[in-house]
Amino acid sequence: MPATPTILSTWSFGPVANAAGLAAIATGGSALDAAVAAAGAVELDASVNSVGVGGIPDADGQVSLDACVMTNPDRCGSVAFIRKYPNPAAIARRVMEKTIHVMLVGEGAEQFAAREGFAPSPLLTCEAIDEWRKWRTDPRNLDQVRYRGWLPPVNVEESGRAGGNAARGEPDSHDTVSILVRDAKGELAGVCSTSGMAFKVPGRVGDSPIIGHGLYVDQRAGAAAATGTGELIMGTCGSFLAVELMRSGMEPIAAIEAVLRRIESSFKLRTEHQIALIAMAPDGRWASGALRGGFVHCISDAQGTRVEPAMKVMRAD
Ligand code: SD4
Repeated sequence: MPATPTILSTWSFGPVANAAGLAAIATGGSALDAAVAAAGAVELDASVNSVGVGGIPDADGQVSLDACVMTNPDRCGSVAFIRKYPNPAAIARRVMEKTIHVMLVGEGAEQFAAREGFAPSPLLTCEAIDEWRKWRTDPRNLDQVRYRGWLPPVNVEESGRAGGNAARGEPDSHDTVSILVRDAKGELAGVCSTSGMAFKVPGRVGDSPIIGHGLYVDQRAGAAAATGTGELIMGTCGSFLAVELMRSGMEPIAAIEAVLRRIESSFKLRTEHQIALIAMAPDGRWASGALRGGFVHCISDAQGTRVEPAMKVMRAD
């Protein structure tokens, strides 16, 4: 008897993703079809301010999107710095299917999307512009160490508020959608799509579109995907590491814990840093874990669809 499909996705908007994924499977779609449809639904949901349309912009007020798809080491595609198209996951899939390359960025990726018939549309919403204006006119944003000397062109007088050096615009406002699917045939697929870190330095690309960082899938070893402060995931090849640990025999939850421990031991963590990972073994066993509380996953399987807190939370702070 064929297995029940399993869809595991990140954050509270997971039900939007999983519903679209399940619909794709119900009409005969593969794990990859389901994963890309799932991401597409969140990308087009303007109420999600961290993925696709409605994403929080960079420090200059421009939205840029990143995404990747993967089913195996020899089947992956990725795009980054997409500013005119709302559906980077579908474009990433097209890169995988139509080119000999893995990753296209910026204008080249957009020209490719145009040639492939994708329709451009605006990404910036009024709500996102409002958020950006609030951030831009808050003098506390002028001296953030994370910019290492790069300052946004803001007139401090504009806001009239007291100064300070608190880190602002940090990860609670931007949550990547990562989706892992195992279809009824037992095929795995994954997608990761994001508008990246809120108010990022223009041009910044995080972990999400980078194969092995935001997402890694190997049919023989399993699949893993990440969300959170991309720079920490990139420094540890988080998704690749989780899959390699599953390859060596670890349960998905143990692999996630090991990656989170590696991150804890590799970085001086700040309170605003959050990382969460989801993982799925080739036989469908799955898990989620996070550095800190607040992360939820959404699982759809034989028992239905539910949103639940991470199975493992590493820190109480
Ligand atoms: C990034 N990892 O661009 C993404 C952001 C994210 O939850 O996942 N936020 O760094």
